[in-house]
Amino acid sequence: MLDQVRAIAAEAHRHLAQATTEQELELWRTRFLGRKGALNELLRGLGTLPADQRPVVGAEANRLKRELEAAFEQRREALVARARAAALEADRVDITLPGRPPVIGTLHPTTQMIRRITEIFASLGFDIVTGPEVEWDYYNFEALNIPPGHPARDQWDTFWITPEDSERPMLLRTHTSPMQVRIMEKQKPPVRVVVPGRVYRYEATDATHESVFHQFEGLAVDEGVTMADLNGTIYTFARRMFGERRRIRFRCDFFPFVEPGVDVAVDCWVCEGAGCTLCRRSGWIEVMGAGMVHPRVLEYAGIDPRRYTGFAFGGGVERFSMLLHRIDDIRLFYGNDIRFLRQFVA
Ligand code: YSA
Repeated sequence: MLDQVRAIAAEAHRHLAQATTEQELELWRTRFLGRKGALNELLRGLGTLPADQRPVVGAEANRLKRELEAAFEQRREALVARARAAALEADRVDITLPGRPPVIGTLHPTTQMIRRITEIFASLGFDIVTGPEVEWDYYNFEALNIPPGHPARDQWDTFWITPEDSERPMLLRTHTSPMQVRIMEKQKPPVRVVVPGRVYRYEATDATHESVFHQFEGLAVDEGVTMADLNGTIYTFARRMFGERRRIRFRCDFFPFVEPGVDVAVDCWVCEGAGCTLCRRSGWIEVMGAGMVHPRVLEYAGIDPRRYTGFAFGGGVERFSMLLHRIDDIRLFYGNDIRFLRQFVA
């Protein structure tokens, strides 16, 4: 039986040297060291031996068992080391190669323009606040002196989203002006705020109209505020935004929430007022609506119009970008064309 032990030893070592994968190694372990493996089978047969031979063969078989277990462990470690070395080799990095520069994004041109606008007004002492895009009819129209049935509502049609169980009509705001009333309800004069934000209109899109776009709103209310303050504020803003030599023009315009209302234009920064394609040969570019806050709007917000007066203004953010960068189609802003967006690396 000692011969059998030696035969198992020789065969086990030969096969172990041939095992090159974890799976083959496991098969080997089952075959030679497993419960029904060659060695255990042999040990089970010890009982058939004469009593004097049993200890000798038993000792030899157990020695071989320890030897094979050690050999198995050694082989396993060698295979793991080999696999690790192969993985490292496959992952080798050539650190002498030039690096790949990461693709760095840039702020959307609309965000950039909102920042530019708000930074100018912040430097003039205005606070910057934002408000809800989902708005009550009350703030979007009624409190701005646009009651139900008022013809101005046609100009600002929108997406109505009144909840089924609500008596109060709800909509996506058509302009940032509702924030005028919301702010005055909360804050008593002096008030000086600028509100940038997204607005919505039920509108067919074309090169200059989107149904989702951005506006900014300005509001200043205090005792003794006059048109001269509006003029000075817009004048300073226009020069910082469109160039130090700019002149501004106020012409009468109508918005139900101001009295008087004006349309603000800046002399053309491309032709200096001589007339070109940007200003459509007029020498002037309209940039904002503005005016003195209507006394009724102050009343709606709980502010006494006999004591306080205010001015307000509002403009389109994308339209500012279009004018300054000479972009001829507003739809480019939301087209997600990377070739367009890349041109606005700040
Ligand atoms: C007027 C007087 C105030 O005291 C305060 C605010 C205002 C502005 C007013 N709330 C308003 O919304 N006027 S507006 O309908 O003429 O729009 C203002 C600006 O938004 C426009 O001058 C234009 O620049 C932009 N705009 C309007 N419709 C647009 C648009 N931009 C892109 N797509 C559209 N569909």
